Amino acid sequence: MERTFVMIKPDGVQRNLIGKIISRFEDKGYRIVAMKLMQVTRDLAERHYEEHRGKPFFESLIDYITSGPVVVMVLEGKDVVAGVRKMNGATNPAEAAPGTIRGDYALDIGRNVIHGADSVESAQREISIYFKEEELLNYEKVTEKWIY
Ligand code: FUP
Repeated sequence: MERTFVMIKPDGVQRNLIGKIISRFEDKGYRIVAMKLMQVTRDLAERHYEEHRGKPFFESLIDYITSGPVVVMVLEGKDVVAGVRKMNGATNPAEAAPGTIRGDYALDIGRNVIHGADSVESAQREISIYFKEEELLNYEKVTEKWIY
């Protein structure tokens, strides 16, 4: 089953959106296989966003991601990478459709509440940056037989 990496960014935690956001993913039918609240270090943030190193927004992006606790999780389900990206909405909240997380909860690209990996390969890389193998749980939920 496909997996993706998701982060509720510091503004999402500060604005009490953790429960609402997790409920959306649970309601959709994705299975949470790992989850934790953590403080991201600058080193970790720079590894996560290394593709953006040198871009004008890189330093402010690292400042933002390290500014307070985040919730990181691994979600599993059919086509979960693309599905979560759709639920998150466009990177720039000004372009994110209503009904998406960014469309409903964010105004500024520099405070866009949520991250989701953009491909299966990125998901694998990001999961390995944030989680140890033994933190990823294998289990089944009885409700899943009604989802698939
Ligand atoms: P996404 O895949 O949606 O996380 O978007 P990107 O990888 O393109 O960008 C990562 C983060 O950098 C975004 F969540 C917000 C931030 N960013 C800016 O602050 N300014 C920009 O012009 C582009 C991205």
